[in-house]
Parts: sequence; C-alpha cells; structure tokens
Amino acid sequence: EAFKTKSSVAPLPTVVPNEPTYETIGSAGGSTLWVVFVLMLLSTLGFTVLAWRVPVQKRLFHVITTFITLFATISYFAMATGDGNSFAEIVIKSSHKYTPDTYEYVYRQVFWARYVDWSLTTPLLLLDLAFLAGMDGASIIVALVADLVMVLTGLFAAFGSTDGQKWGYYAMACIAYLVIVWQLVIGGRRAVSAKDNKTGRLFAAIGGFTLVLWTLYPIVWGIGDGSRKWGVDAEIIAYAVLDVLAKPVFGFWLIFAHAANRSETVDGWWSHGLNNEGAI
Ligand code: RET
Repeated sequence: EAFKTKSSVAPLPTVVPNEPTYETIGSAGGSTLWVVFVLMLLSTLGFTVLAWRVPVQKRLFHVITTFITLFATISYFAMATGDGNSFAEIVIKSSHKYTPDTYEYVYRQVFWARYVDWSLTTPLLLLDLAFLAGMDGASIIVALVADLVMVLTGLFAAFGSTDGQKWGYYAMACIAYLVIVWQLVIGGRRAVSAKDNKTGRLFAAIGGFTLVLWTLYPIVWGIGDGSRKWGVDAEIIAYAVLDVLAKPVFGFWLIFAHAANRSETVDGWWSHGLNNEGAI
C-alpha cells in the first residue's frame, strides 16, 4: 500500500522549452505599406515628368531623385506583397543558480528589403546634397562609403540574435553615420560657401531637414527592432512617415527650390571656373 502512494517515476527535470514568441506584421502595417507604395509610384512619375520639361543638362537632380523613389517603389511593392522579409531569431538567455539556464526564443519579422532600398537610395540622397553644395570628390567618396557601412551594419544588427551582436553592429552603424554627418556639416558647408548665398541658404535648410530626419531612423530602429518596445506595425508606420519625408518631400523641395534659384542666378553647382554652359 505504502508503495502505491509513491511515484515510481523520477520527476522530470524542469527544462521544458518555452513556446517561441512571434512578432509579425498586422493589418495596419500591411495597409501602410500599400499606401507608401502608391505614394512612391506617383512621385516617381511626377519626377519623370518634371525631368522631361527641362533640357538634359539641367536634369541631374531630377534623374537622381527619380531613381530614389523608383527604388522605394520596388522595395515597398516587395514588402506590401509579403516579400523582402525574414524572421530574426532572438535568443534570450536567463542564467539560474541551481537549475539549468533557460532560453526564450523570439522570432521577429524583419524587412530586409528596407536595407536593400537604403543601400541604393541613401547614397543617391547624399549625392543630391553633395552636388548642391559642390563638394569635392574625396569628401563625396568618404560620405558614400560610410553610408554603405552604416546600412550594411544596420542590416546585420537587425538580424543579430543576442544583445551583444545587435548593439555591437548598431554602434558601428552609428559611428559610420557620424562620419556622414561630419562630411555634410563640415565639408558640405565649406564647399557651399564658395557659391552664391541662395544656394548656401538652400543647402543649410535642406541639409538641416535631412539631418533631423536621418537621425530619427536609428531612434525608430532602437525602439523597434533594437529593444522591441514597438511591435512590427508601429515600426512600419514610423518608417513610412520618415520615408515619405526623406524621399518625395525632399525631392520636390530640392527640385523646385533649385530651379527657382537657378532662374535668378547664373551659378549652378560645380560651375566655379566653368562657363554658364557647364553649369547644371
Ligand atoms: C540604422 C540602424 C543602425 C544605426 C543607424 C541607422 C541609420 C539609418 C539611416 C537611414 C536613412 C534612411 C533614409 C531613407 C530614405 O527614405 C541602419 C537604422 C545610424 C540614417 C534616409
């Protein structure tokens, strides 16, 4: 009798794995991606029409800016149709004194299409600003390479599985971002000071707008993919607002303001020492 009350089976060790958690896109995120796809497509058409209305020699900003929104259109199409994403596996380890360590697994949907987009469009955005200021070749190359380092280490950060990996890559991306800021603020301003006042004022305004917007991306990343305080949809919406400001709004502003300046001054970008035929 006494035998029966006792369990004849040894207790199982309590290392039953936790259920993994999934963080994925919802309907608000899905609709947002479609809305931005349409806005980017319309902007691309708009920039193309604007480009046709000016002679080829004056189309530099139009061409660069059209490509920027074209890449964004493709990237948003990919994301809206469920392509261009994958799940980052995040392993959260808890150490215990007397029982084995436990691991929690989180799978978060990361849209890598963004990083493909950024690796092509952010260098083009920097070229817009560099040509407006008339920056020298070496400064332009440093800014563009730093930009690629920023985007690619940002991609690695997004797929990091431990905090060390994620924030390690994030730190590298932030240093690369500071290099870009340095080139624009110090190099860009130095270069534009050789040009007319109107171009100087436009560069200060549109460059300042760019710096504020670009600085918000690592903040959104930190609240979203980084610390996962925001879900996937909140992150999609925040990036959507920033992307519309950083690409179409930036582009229309640059093209219209530059055209207005050009009609009043004889000095285009890179025209020091060139005749006005060489000015763009
Ligand atoms: C990441 C995360 C790692 C740290 C830093 C970042 C910066 C990203 C930036 C993106 C800009 C994107 C733009 C898109 C245009 O539509 C990669 C988010 C510093 C500055 C302007």
